[in-house]
Amino acid sequence: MGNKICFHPRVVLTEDIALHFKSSHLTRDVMPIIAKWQKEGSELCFSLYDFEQTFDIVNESERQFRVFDTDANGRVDAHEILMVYILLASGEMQKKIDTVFTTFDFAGSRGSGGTISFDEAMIMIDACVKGVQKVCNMDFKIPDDEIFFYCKSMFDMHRVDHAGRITQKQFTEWVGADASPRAFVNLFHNAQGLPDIYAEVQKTNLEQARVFQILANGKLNVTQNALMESPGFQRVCSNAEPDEMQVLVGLMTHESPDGTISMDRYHAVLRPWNIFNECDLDKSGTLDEKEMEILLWIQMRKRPTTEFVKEFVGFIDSDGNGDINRKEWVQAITDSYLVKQLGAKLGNPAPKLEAGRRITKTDRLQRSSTIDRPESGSSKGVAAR
Ligand SMILES: [Ca+2]
Ligand SMILES: [Ca+2]
Ligand SMILES: [Ca+2]
Repeated sequence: MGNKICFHPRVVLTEDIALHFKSSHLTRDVMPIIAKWQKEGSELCFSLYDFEQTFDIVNESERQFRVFDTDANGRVDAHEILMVYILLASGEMQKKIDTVFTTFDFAGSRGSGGTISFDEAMIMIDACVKGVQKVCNMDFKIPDDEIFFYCKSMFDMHRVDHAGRITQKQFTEWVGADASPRAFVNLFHNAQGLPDIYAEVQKTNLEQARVFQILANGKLNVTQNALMESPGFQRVCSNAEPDEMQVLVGLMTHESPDGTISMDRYHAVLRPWNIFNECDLDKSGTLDEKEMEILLWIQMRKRPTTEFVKEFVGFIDSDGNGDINRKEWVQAITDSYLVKQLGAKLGNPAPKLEAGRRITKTDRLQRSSTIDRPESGSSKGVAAR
């Protein structure tokens, strides 16, 4: 049970509502909202109006409401929203677990000696799972039938009959001691937003700039050998394998008149490399379609469609194995011809590829660019490969 949770290292938050929750603080923001909601009678459902009022949503509230209203009946489950709010907010882990338990106002669960039945525990876990699955960009799903097994594991751990009741202390012990709920809570407690990924990329860019400056020692360029032999450069290249280092440095020196590397060229090659490494959430060295979606989201500054992600992966997956490795990515992105094609895919008029045309050396690397520019457009009208 729960292998998918235990082995999933990171979750990236992309929805506005998720980022709003993540920027909130448990004791400062979340607990007062829950206290007010309980005081007003713990309404089980929110309408759009309640949702806006309760969570102080001012922008695009309808769109954010629809994230939860998956059956589109105009009502959302209050517990689902409160659970994901608790899990994503910043604050102490222990306090979060306590707050999850006390937010549910079951007849027997109130007060310090409160307990919950098996069915109530199911409702509690279900709300946590459903809430995060609606809001977070996850590449795994926890099926409904697994929730029963989670619940069973809690009762079994404490040797409590399924007709019996679990105390708040026992609930807390289960979350801390059982690998699955512990991994689940940590996954969302440590979730990152897209802005966190930008910040990490920026941090790495700065470290790499310092390495360049030291190696250049007052000059404008560095040599290939100086880079290859520099332990500092190795360190800021996110464990590049020797063949990957060759590709990186090869791309940096390509068509350089004197074989040296300018600062611009150095960063032009390393920036996509850095973005790739941050988006490789499981550190497998390759990007699957879900990870590529995050990468394209960062590059395009808007959510790519599923079809576009598939199309894009097919486009740069030169060995055709379905995943993009680091060399495939850096090569594709520093290749001017491909950059033009990508521009076309992202909404500009698509130049037709001449039949049988191979990418020539002069096509490559003339522009040290990323595909960072288009703000508009869609994946429609993609030229045939
Ligand atoms: Ca609904
Ligand atoms: Ca990966
Ligand atoms: Ca591949």
